[in-house]
Amino acid sequence: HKGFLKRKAHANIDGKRIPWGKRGWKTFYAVLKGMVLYLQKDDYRMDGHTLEEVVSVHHALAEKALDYTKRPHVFRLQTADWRIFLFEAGSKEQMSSWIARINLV
Ligand code: I3P
Repeated sequence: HKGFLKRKAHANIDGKRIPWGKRGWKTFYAVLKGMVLYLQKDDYRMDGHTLEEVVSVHHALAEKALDYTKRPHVFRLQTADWRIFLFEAGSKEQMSSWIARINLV
């Protein structure tokens, strides 16, 4: 499962609030493989390698972010270590499909 997602980090490990200046939305190319969500930044480093973040979705919970109304098609991902991310998908269908895939893991 793959595609572009915009991400906003909402809470760090143990539910701590992400500090000011690091709360913005960023675009990633997301790939879900097994129990891992790979988030590739859409910019490249000087050496040509892509920057990638890795989020374990083992025992994570994805659900539509009903209380977040600033953007459409946003789902919340809560990880087993209590990080919280918001992800904006390109359409309602893409959002539903990401939620279903993540919760299947
Ligand atoms: C954040 C950025 C986010 C905004 C967030 C800001 O600033 O503007 O877009 O979230 O508001 O703190 P920065 O990039 O300097 O971290 P929204 O898009 O949801 O408004 P927040 O602190 O209320 O989450």
